[in-house]
Amino acid sequence: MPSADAIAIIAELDRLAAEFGSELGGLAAEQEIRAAQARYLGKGKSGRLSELMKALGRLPAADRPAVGEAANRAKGSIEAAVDERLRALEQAALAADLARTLDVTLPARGRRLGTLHPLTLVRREIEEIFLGLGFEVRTGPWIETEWYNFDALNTPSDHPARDMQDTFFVEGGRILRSHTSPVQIRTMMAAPPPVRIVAPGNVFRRDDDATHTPMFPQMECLLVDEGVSFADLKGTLLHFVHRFFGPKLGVRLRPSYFPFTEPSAEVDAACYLCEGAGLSNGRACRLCKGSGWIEIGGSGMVHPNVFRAVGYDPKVVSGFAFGMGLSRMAMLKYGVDDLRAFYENDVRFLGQFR
Ligand code: 2NL
Repeated sequence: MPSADAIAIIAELDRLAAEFGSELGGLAAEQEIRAAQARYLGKGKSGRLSELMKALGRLPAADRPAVGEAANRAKGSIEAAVDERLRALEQAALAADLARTLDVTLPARGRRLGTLHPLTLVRREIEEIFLGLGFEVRTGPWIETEWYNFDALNTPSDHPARDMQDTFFVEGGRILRSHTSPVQIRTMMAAPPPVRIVAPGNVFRRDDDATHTPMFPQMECLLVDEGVSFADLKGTLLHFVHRFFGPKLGVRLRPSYFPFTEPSAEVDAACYLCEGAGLSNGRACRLCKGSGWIEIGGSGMVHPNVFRAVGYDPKVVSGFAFGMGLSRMAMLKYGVDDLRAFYENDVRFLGQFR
């Protein structure tokens, strides 16, 4: 028979295991469970079971196997309870995961891609055409001096464009450029000929009605070299029209006047809708109004005074230049009938071009 001491210790060990079991029932986090396990089974002072086992040494040798067996039983039952509790928690977490009603197989919400603005598309398309001919793309500042915008371009101070009514004057006597020609002036002053550039960019004029906005994008083209002729101008325009509007269309040059070119000409392209016939389905073509031609810009041979202003010798070099409004090009290309659509930022309109 074990001694009374041994019986008391064995009872205490069984009680300890039972107490652990009920304490465990209230714990749901693995960290708490491991901490409770350490409070009962931890080595040395920290564990209640180890504390109890210190009494083992004071028992008669005959009692030790029975008490040791009870200690192992208590230890095993605590460890088994921990394992079981952790497994149950893991199962519960998995079940909760599986019970979620989120359907991860649903197709993702599409990412809506933006589109380039039609004026950007047209600018890039025209740039590509001229890059293909060996021209470079050049840009410059919107705020300019009167000299770069007018004087260097043979435009005298009594010219109407220089009136406050026609051009924006800003602080410090500067102006908002009324065309991109200052870019060409700066380019010529920076390097000797030959020059082959296109200058796209926004320009500003004091106009604001159904067919004019105070800001509009423009593109000018300039070629300067020895022996450049009017035929080079027409050939270049013809190539541009063929690439931009259509391969069979003609170009017509009508005498005109610009201060910075001499001679000067308005540029018409054959109407791409009626292919120059002026008629479609027996009625006047709605695009060219029956004339067979549409105006696309202005052009001419660079005036000798422009060359003098930039330090080029007009007896040695000649050149051609032309300019066009990019909004007009976009309206013609995409069949847009109201200029203001380009500036109202309505995505239902803007999203149609790519
Ligand atoms: C138009 C007409 C034109 C030019 C622009 C130019 C530039 C230099 C020298 C000579 Cl640096 N000319 N540019 C020439 C003729 C016409 O534009 O209707 N633009 C929308």
